[in-house]
Amino acid sequence: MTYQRPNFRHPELPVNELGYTRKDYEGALSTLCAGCGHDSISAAIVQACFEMSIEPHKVAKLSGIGCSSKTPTYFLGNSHGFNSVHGRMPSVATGANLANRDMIYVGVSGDGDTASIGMGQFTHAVRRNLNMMYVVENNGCYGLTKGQDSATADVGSASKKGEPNPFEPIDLVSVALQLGATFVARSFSGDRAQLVPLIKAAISHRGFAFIDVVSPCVTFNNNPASTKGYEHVREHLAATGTVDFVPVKQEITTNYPPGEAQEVTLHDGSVVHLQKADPGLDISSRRSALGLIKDYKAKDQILTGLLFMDEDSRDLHEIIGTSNKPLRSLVESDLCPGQKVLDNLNESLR
Ligand SMILES: Cc1ncc(C[n+]2csc(CCOP(=O)(O)OP(=O)(O)O)c2C)c(N)n1
Ligand code: SF4
Repeated sequence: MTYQRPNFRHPELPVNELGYTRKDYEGALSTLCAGCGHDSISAAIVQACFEMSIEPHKVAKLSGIGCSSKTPTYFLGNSHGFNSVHGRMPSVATGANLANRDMIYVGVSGDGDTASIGMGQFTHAVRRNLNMMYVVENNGCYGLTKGQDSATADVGSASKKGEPNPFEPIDLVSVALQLGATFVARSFSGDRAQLVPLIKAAISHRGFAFIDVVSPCVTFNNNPASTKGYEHVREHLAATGTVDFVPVKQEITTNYPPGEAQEVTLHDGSVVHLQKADPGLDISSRRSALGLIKDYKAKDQILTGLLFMDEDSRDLHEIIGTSNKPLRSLVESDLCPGQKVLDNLNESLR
């Protein structure tokens, strides 16, 4: 069945700097289960892009396979999209990004899509510092194929019809930190106030911006024995602090108490304000982030918020020195330097 959103718009809906309403950033009506955390993440992406006045045609949405990977259909309906193969989104994103560096790349994946079949692909996108926002909608199970445990399921966690999981989980945030990711955050689908500024900061970051979002699967993994259900997550959440994103166009002011706030400047001049709840966090230190994640896990708490950011991040294009012009727009005269340049080059190699 095809679901369509009604086209009616209230004439006084607020508009952003481009004259677009929030509705212009929505997509098709979701066919996910009512209450699925993934829909809340789509809503947060819509809100962030609307508030940032992003031009929808400048965004490319990429995903793999899973309920999570279906969600790009449900947001940014006026943007480009590529729903790829299970676990293969990073290589499609790499190709697209190399061909056209002028787009904003939004990747959406699941914990199954990323931490199992797509793990190899994920690791290489991280280490190359591909300029994209990569969101994992983490429900600890394979929702689309009826709730089997995924590699991020905690030891002892049990889904609706499953046995307690005997295996150690893969913590994607720790993996990303160890592989050199230059922006790493964790959030919860039910915490819009935290998730929206994190998405804005991730989009503004130059390089690989990873957000692991705990996103309960209400149909297969939301029972009391599951550590990825709403009840457990709400009871065990802890945050590094509050996060506030200030775009470069706004005056940057802060009212946080001195000594407890930290400002992180993004490459476009925007600023992330962090009001630190945990004084142990040094946002510029991987070691600090990895240690804190372990400490909170030992206390049975899920640490959320911005965990690490490299303000001097150099993305793949800068590392390999590609042309400033998108490669897709280069013409033959750009690509063929002429006989004289070739002769000089050959001479220099003799
Ligand atoms: C090559 C391949 N293997 C297996 C599948 C079956 N399959 C579809 S989605 C999926 C896992 C989805 O889990 P996740 O990525 O966590 O997304 P969720 O549905 O939980 O959001 C699997 C195993 C497939 N589509 N393609
Ligand atoms: S099966 Fe689970 S992950 Fe998939 S749409 Fe339903 S609640 Fe969401």
